[in-house]
Amino acid sequence: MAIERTLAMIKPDCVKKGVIGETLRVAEEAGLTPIAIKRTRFSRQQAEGFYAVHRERPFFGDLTAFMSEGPVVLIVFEGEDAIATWRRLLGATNPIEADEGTLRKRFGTNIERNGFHGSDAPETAAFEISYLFAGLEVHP
Ligand code: IDP
Ligand code: MG
Repeated sequence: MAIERTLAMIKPDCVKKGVIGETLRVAEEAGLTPIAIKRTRFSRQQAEGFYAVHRERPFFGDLTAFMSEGPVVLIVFEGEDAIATWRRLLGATNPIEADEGTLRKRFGTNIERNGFHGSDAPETAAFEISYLFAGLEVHP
């Protein structure tokens, strides 16, 4: 077990649903500490940069339109195995397939509008955090 950081995001569908407080509660209860939080809105270009690894996927255009349609909440969580812990709390990419009680199962809309993002590895977490936060905004 190692102390890690992960980039979590509440996507536009779930910001609209009003689940910011519940999301933080669930994460804190699981031992994750939010060490940076901000509410912002992506331009289309910023959403494309965030999801650049998916550029060739057929859903890239729809996904980046969705991600820039309204505000998002960005959170850096720190804790033991933060990357896997946060993804476990999210559940599967498709809310229909996600385990009972997970955030995507409870609040996600569909496979694209699935409510939440979580980094999938230490390298992607480092890229995503540096893409979205300035060093002075992150306080361990
Ligand atoms: P993840 O968010 O669970 O890591 P990824 O495969 O990295 O899933 O996909 C990134 C995002 O792209 C998903 O969270 C979801 O919003 C969207 N997405 C993934 N697969 C599909 C699909 O088959 N159709 C539409 N959107 C998808
Ligand atoms: Mg992913």
